[in-house]
Amino acid sequence: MRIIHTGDLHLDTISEISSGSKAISSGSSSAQRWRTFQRLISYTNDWAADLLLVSGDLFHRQPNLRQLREVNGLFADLVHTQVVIIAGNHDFLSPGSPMADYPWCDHITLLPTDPDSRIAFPELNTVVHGFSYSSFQTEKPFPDEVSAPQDDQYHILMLHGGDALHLPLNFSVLEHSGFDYIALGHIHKPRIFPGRQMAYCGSPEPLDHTETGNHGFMQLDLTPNRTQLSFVPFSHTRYIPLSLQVTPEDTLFSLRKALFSRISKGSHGDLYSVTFTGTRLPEISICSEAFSDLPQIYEILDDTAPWYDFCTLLNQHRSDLVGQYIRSFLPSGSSEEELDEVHRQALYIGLQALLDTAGN
Ligand SMILES: [Mn+2]
Repeated sequence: MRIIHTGDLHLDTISEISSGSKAISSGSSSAQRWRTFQRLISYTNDWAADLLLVSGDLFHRQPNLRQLREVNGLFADLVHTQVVIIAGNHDFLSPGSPMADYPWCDHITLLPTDPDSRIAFPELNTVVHGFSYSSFQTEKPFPDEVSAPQDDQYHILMLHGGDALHLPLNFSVLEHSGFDYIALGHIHKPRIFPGRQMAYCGSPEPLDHTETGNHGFMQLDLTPNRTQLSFVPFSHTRYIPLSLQVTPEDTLFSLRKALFSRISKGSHGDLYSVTFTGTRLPEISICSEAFSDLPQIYEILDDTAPWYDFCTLLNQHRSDLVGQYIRSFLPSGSSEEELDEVHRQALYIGLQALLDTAGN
């Protein structure tokens, strides 16, 4: 049996689907999330999955009828696949909400809020267990004693949560609860548990720049003898932290060249937070403006220290204020490495001010 496990799609307003706008600092745009959802439906068809599991937060907030119609319409493209959805804390089911009463296509099941909810698929010899949220928070932990029925069917459990305010989960108990697979949602970073029978699928697109690394979904092939579970990277956008080492030999343009060569190896949806480390010539200023024409960079962080040749400076400024200033921080024989951060910064800033005044 072939299963695609997704969740945390956080689909939101659809007004900007065709605008192609990209809000870098606020994460993947709503339009991008809808487009990725559509790609996921195509992938599910191409792979001929038997089941598509959506482990909560399909929507970012309570969906309106238009959003429900769009999602139902995209699911309707599935030719071979049964869909099971649970509502998460973001799209929880409240009585009378459009999602609770929506007339989904026949092959779509939204599991209700009753903790014992399940849907059986006799043709797949499978029962899917799970339940929807009925409020934004569920502090009551998931009960330790829940276990899979002992029969010859596959039993799959869908849960949304795992932190203190959203259905606290005891993962080690869950791993031994006898389910053939536990499809978790809520945490946006994908995670496969050691026994490979339980996973957080993660969100298919990062929701903001803190959600770095690969995003995608889980793909599962369940047979009586073995379970094959793999993570499929699928997002259009990836936030990547990148660190670049600077030396006193570098110029601003050598840094631009080095950075360009690193990012040109990635895909065009990759967005970088670049941290420069090491030492630079004092006159080089590493600021975002110097790289603002490189569209894949959303953040420049300067963690470099200016490099001064203190030996030469002390020789040149034996008897003036510059020499006196350096010696007050670095008595003979000591190096700036021995200074604490505040004194080191005071040395660099004061020294540069004195050199600028002296016309050096
Ligand atoms: Mn959630």
